[in-house]
Amino acid sequence: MKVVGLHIAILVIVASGLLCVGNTSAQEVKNLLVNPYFAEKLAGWTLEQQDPFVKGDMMPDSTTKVIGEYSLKMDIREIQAGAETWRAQPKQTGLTLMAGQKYTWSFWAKAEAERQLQCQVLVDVWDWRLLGLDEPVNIDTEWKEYYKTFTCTEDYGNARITWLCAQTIVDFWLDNVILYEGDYVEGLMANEIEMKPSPVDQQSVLTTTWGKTKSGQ
Ligand SMILES: [Ca+2]
Ligand SMILES: [Ca+2]
Repeated sequence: MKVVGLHIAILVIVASGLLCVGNTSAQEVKNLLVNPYFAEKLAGWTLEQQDPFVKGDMMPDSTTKVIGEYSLKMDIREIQAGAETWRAQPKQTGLTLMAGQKYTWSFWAKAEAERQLQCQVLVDVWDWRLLGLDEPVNIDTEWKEYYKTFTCTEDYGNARITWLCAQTIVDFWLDNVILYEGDYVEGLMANEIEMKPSPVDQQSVLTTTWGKTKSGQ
């Protein structure tokens, strides 16, 4: 009987091991973004916007969201005729991406009315060259998940993900934003997955430790 019990135990272990093989699971996904569901309001997110081409603001909004207390609301009040779509863009910068690596960028969005956003991944300084993604999404008045998978075209330590949004004054909301290595994984919630510390975070930890050592703390 003991031997039978052992065999069953081994079978269970092998079977559960087999179940884990194959698609990436939510537990394996590491989010490359900070403050991905706006728990800390707008920390880590900035609005690039050129006045007078566009007048608007981004703000945390507690009245509508997917997870946590807030979403990010982009309130666009005015767009000058002929303004390019890039004249307004909520973005996160300082991302380290690797050449040849496949990434998936997923997010939830809704808008006051149907509208388009242009998703881009690019370098955060002049000449703002693209790093493998420049595609539109059409969003509507219901919260829905959207995602883009792309392969990064070069090693770069200060990349930006951004939604170009000066197409129209229609306001929109974003939440649950996740950037991770590999193919799309269904049903990811940013509050349930691990965050990958960025090199910037590691650097600031080192600097802080060194500062404390130096001052004898
Ligand atoms: Ca949220
Ligand atoms: Ca508006």
